Amino acid sequence: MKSNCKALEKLLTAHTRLMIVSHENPDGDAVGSALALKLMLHRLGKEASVWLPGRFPAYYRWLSSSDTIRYLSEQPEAFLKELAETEVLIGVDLSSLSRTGKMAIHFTGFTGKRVLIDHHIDPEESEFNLVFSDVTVSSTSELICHIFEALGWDKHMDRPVAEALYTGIMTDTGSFSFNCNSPKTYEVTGKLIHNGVVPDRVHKLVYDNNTEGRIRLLGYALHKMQVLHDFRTAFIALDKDELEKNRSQVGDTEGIVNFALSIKGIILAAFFSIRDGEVKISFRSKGTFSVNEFARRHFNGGGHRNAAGGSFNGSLKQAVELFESLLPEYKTELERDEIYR
Ligand SMILES: [Mn+2]
Repeated sequence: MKSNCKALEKLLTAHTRLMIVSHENPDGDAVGSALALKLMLHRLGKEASVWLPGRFPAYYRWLSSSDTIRYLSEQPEAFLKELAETEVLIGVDLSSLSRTGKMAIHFTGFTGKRVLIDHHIDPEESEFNLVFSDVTVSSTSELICHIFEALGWDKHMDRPVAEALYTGIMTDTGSFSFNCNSPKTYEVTGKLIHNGVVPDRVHKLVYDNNTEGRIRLLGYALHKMQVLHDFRTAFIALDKDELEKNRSQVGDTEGIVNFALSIKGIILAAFFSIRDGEVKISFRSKGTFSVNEFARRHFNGGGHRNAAGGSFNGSLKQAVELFESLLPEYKTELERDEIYR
């Protein structure tokens, strides 16, 4: 950490054109960590831009300076122009630049320095000049808290920076219910509260900010959910028509998978939907069953042991059929954790 921080400081002293990017379908940690880094660099007299592949959910719009984030999907030419002038590219909350979706292809010819700050399993270290990787932290936002402390930048922390980081930690831990077994998570969170975060307020702004449509879509999805008790599995699949009929907005399907996992005795949950013409799947698990391995092996994805994502080349129906056909192979593993019966 120490030598990495020194190297980062050196890079940031030597260069002025900085770009921060994160993964497609940005979540609270992607938006929070990218914004916090941008704002902190600004406090230190450095300008960095934040570019995302596409829009983040509306319930993060209250975050200070979130309106300065720019999108490849909306300004492709401006993105290319800026990338051509960028000296240091910083990827946050992604294990590989391929996680930026349609942005990824533009990085192949990028000749500047590349920095990674991430907490996912198996980062593509060879893609970067400098790698901050820690799979034991709750979130990239937490990792950024540790980096700020190591660099002594935490003394410049103000409420907007703290709120962005708190949002990342809160959302990546499901409001402190998973990936948060280390006291370090609470120590940095305590400091964020000292710096002006009001947890009640942030929680309400993120979670009690649903459109009526999102809650009705959730109702529809739960009604359609299939539960396979023999395999301790529950899943939901929504096709394009169903999403459109329910006027689904960016982020509306976020978290639906957790309701399937919350059923007593269920160990594995999956949510299938269509995004940008492709089948996307969210996986969640309880205990020792690794959805990271499952998604890597069968659905071109990965993530964490208990939360992962993937995609499928084919129709929604074929994706669901493949998923169901794989379950018998995993029956022993799905039976293993007695405590969650
Ligand atoms: Mn994350």
